[in-house]
Amino acid sequence: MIAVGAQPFGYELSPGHTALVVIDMQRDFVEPGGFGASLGNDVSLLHTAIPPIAALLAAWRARGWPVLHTRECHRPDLSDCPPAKRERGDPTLRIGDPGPMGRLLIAGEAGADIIPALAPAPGEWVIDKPGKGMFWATGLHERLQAAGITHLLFTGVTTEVCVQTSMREANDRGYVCLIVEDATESYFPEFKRAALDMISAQGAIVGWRAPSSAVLSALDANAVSR
Ligand code: TIU
Repeated sequence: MIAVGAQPFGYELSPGHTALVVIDMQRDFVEPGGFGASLGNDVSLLHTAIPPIAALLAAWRARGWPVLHTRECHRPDLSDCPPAKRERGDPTLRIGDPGPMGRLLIAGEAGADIIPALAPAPGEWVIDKPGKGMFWATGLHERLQAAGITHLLFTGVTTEVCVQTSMREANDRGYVCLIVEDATESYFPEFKRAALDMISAQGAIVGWRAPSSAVLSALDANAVSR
């Protein structure tokens, strides 16, 4: 095990059995004209998470460890998009409506793609999910179990929506989870702070938190192993 300095106490990372999870780093959330912007958000707030995610991806790839990307998106016929989700609120564009990057949150459209800076490498998992959480209607738990993955490091956007939902789902399924503080972002800085606090409170009730520097220095201090 590799010891990572974390809160509320040290995290033990299992080499080769810890997947790096990159949640929804899609153009639809990060670039102007997408779903995140349609909800009235300043998408530039998410950009600070990109370099730390890229550094973690490089570290995982160098070790041949598992990497998992998710995309929040729906089928073109919207058969997996509950009307209650599509009709919520008063966005400028709704899921499935045409926008400058194609139809919002629809698989295969440009906006649903992961941003080029964090593009999945060959062999990495890409999970399309119709919900905020990565386990709902994806079959992911069975795949992780079959691959022997026991630990998950969470990155991506947004902290209190898809990242937190996925981490809570993972915690309930028995995965040992850590969220990387600077590799996740929210449109609402106060929500990010609160989400990190509620995850790690009460003796890591949902999981651990640590900056990417703590993860990377822990890896550097250990010989490359698979
Ligand atoms: N709106 C918002 O903050 N997030 C989402 O709708 N999805 C994800 O977090 N990926």
